[in-house]
Amino acid sequence: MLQLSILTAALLVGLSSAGPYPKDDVDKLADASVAKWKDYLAKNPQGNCTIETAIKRKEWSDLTSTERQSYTKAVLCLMDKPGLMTSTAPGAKSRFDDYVAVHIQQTPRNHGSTFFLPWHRYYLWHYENALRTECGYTGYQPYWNWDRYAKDPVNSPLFNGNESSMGGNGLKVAHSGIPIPGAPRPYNMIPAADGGGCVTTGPFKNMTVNLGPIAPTLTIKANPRSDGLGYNPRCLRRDINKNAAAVTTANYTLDLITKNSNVYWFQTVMEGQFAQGKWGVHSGGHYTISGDPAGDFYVSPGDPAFWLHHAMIDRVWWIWQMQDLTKRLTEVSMTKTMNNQPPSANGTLDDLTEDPEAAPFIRYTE
Ligand SMILES: *[C@@H]1O[C@H](CO)[C@@H](O)[C@H](O)[C@H]1NC(C)=O
Ligand SMILES: *[C@@H]1O[C@H](CO)[C@@H](O)[C@H](O)[C@H]1NC(C)=O
Ligand SMILES: *[C@@H]1O[C@H](CO)[C@@H](O)[C@H](O)[C@H]1NC(C)=O
Ligand SMILES: *[C@@H]1O[C@H](CO)[C@@H](O)[C@H](O)[C@H]1NC(C)=O
Ligand SMILES: *[C@@H]1O[C@H](CO)[C@@H](O)[C@H](O)[C@H]1NC(C)=O
Ligand SMILES: [Cu+2]
Repeated sequence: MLQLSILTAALLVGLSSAGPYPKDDVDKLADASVAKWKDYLAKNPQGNCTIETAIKRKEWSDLTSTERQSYTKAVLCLMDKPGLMTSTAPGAKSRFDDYVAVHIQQTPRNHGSTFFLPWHRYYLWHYENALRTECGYTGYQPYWNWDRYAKDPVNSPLFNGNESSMGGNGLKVAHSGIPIPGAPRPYNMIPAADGGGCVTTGPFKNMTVNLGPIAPTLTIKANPRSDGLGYNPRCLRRDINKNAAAVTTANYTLDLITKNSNVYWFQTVMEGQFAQGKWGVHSGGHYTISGDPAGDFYVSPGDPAFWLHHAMIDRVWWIWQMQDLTKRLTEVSMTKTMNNQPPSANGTLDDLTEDPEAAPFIRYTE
């Protein structure tokens, strides 16, 4: 009898931990916002684009193990297809690398500027579309709800290194933390975690990182070209870091969404206010992966987990937009250069569509 009840208890515990994660406060806000979206669409019909026809991106753990593996297989397929921009970026060996090269080229325009949110939305869509049209993937880009794994990312379904994860942590090597320039102590350094070396488990254990570095947070051999676009093959390195993940729990994300009523502050808080020692969920997620290239501001899309992080960034923006779609769907701010350096004009909506230099356009030739 005792044995039986111990077994039953074990089974129930097993069931609840294997089941879906409970909804966090951000998920609940997202659900509650759908009514506002419906209301907006009723007043502003978008042709055949309706809630029913909208595609639905899912959270990593809400995919089945098989679905997660079809996603990583499609990413590996993109890494196997020859790149299209080797004339401008000789290090971009694959279609996957094309996306990394474009990010390297456009980093100073698309961060801390008008373009940060819309450009990354377009960029993500473009990548998702490549997975679907070039690699036969039938799902959509999954997102990484940071809160689910923030307390123990290295043992999470995202990074535990099994065949249905996004690959494991790097081997343990001595390395230092991530300096956060301008931040007051103790926020001026994200402490190093237990990895830092090559990833040896999961679907991406054999992948080669080809581009960069430009702004490395580990010691990496230099790229043959100063623009980082030369060929510089090396292993994927990670330092799955719960110190960084600590600022990505749902309370941070909920505050970000609910306490910033214009896009300037929403984006500023999201990207981080380093001088105030606030890393922001954007840096928090990037440095949860850490390593090379994830820790490199320019080359970060070269770690396949980047795309799940930015799908969450995009989701958070969408949840924020849904709170007041009439205003927020088309609201932009800031100037056309990173932190306004060099100084430039305020960006406008037209810059997103009409200026080929500034538009969120994936260029294959310069
Ligand atoms: C919407 O209609 C256009 C034009 O008929 C068509 O090309 C497109 O595939 C449709 N989109 C959806 C989501 O049904
Ligand atoms: C990998 O680990 C996750 C989390 O424990 C689990 O849901 C999944 O089924 C595992 N996948 C495989 C292929 O073992
Ligand atoms: C990694 O490479 C080794 C040696 O080439 C090969 O045996 C193995 O199957 C590869 N693993 C994956 C996941 O591609
Ligand atoms: C979120 O919760 C953690 C843990 O309780 C706390 O340390 C942190 O200050 C909270 N952050 C915000 C923005 O409320
Ligand atoms: C640019 O935007 C800022 C902040 O919204 C505003 O104060 C400033 O007047 C704008 N500059 C021009 C030239 O419109
Ligand atoms: Cu970016």
